[in-house]
Amino acid sequence: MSLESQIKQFFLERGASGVGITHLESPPHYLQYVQWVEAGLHGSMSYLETERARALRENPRDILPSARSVVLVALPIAQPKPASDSEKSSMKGRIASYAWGEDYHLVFPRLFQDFMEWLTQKLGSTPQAKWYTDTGPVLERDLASRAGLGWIGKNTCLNHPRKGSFFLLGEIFLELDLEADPPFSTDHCGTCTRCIDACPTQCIRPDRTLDASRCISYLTIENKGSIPVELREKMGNWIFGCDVCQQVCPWNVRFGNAEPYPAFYPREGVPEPDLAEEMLLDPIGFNRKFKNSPIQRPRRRGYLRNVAIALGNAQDERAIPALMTGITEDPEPLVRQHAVWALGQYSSQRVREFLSQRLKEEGDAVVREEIEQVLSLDG
Ligand code: B12
Ligand code: SF4
Ligand code: SF4
Repeated sequence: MSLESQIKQFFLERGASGVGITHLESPPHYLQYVQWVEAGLHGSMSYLETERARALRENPRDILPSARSVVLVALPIAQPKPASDSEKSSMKGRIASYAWGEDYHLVFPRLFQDFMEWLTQKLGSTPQAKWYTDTGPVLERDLASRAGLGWIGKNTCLNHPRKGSFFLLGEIFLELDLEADPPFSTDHCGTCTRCIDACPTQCIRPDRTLDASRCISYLTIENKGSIPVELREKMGNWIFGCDVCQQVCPWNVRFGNAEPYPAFYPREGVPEPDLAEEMLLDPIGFNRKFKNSPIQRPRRRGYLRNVAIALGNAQDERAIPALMTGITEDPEPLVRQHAVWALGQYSSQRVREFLSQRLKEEGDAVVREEIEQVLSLDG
């Protein structure tokens, strides 16, 4: 068996859903990425626009000068229920399925370390190598498509006709001169526009890029500050990431039962958490619940900001006590601010009186402004 086949077998036997090899020429859609950044569609993710990010994305060779090939690995994640089912229980939040288990930034490096031990034994020496998942200056979808792992759909996700798009990517640059796989050359989107039609914020552009600054995934994870008022309602009950444009994709609907990689099995209570309980998570409770989880990324204050919005969108009276507690007791102004907006979605005399009282006691200017906004709209 060729070394290429043995390498693929190594990853497939351990639960990968796809493995492909590509060379180190510039990725085919590098220019689209540059245009995307120059149009400011990346929001506040400034790490995507630096000179270094551009240079290395254009020339993957410079990531590891001795590298001759890159191996792309796809690890499957859990397949969430169709959107309509989980929307029914309004006091439950929704979390993107990639975050139901262990953080993939911990999972991929472990797998690549095991791989390097295996490779060293096989070759009798350790080739130079460098691996990334997500955070490296690499156009991962583009390289993975060139390595034969799928096509880039209109929702911008890497999609495979037999495996769908619910997988994550990691890659290892290697000093070895491996034979590259043929690129994935067919487009299976056809005339379908389901993802574009279903996107709650209408942020999918016709050219296979997103206006990331409006994407719920960006708003709930990457955006550190307050969420634009006009987008809050559109977030529905998504409190971390968003899977809508993948859930509606026929290629995922068709392959709904794929097994996730073991580390990505859902933890108890994570897929559909009770919003009222989440709102009351203190820092210790948050860190305990989300140890080694991607949900640590927006930190407690970003997560509870999202939970507050979902409680406002729930339109369920049971949200009111949890929001009032958040507004009175939460130490983070960002959380109190969004809880005020959320409470403002429940218009009643009791809410007005509560907020008028809070206006007298609240010390933070931004929170006070949010209260004034709600009272003026309600008055
Ligand atoms: C920034 C980022 C985001 C941003 C912006 C996403 C975006 N679509 O631009 C935000 C925060 C919104 C985001 C959201 C999500 N992300 Co993200 N994200 C990234 C990151 C770090 C960089 C992506 C990037 O450079 N975007 C800029 C655009 C221009 O590049 P691109 O996304 O690679 O898209 C390519 C296509 O648009 C293509 N292209 C452009 N025009 C055309 C035209 C044609 C005809 C074709 C064929 C292609 C094409 O060229 C681009 C460049 O290669 C990558 C990891 C990485 N280092 O690559 C993960 C990554 C893309 N994300 C990933 C995931 C899982 C998600 C979410 C599903 C998470 C969630 N459930 O909430 C959502 C999906 C949203 C979506 N529809 O894309 C996975 C994708 C796995 C997959 N199967 O595709 C990646 C690869 C991380 C990983 N290591 O697994 N993400
Ligand atoms: S992740 Fe959600 S908000 Fe972002 S593009 Fe997909 S459907 Fe739209
Ligand atoms: S929903 Fe349709 S248009 Fe969107 S990625 Fe899937 S097949 Fe392509």
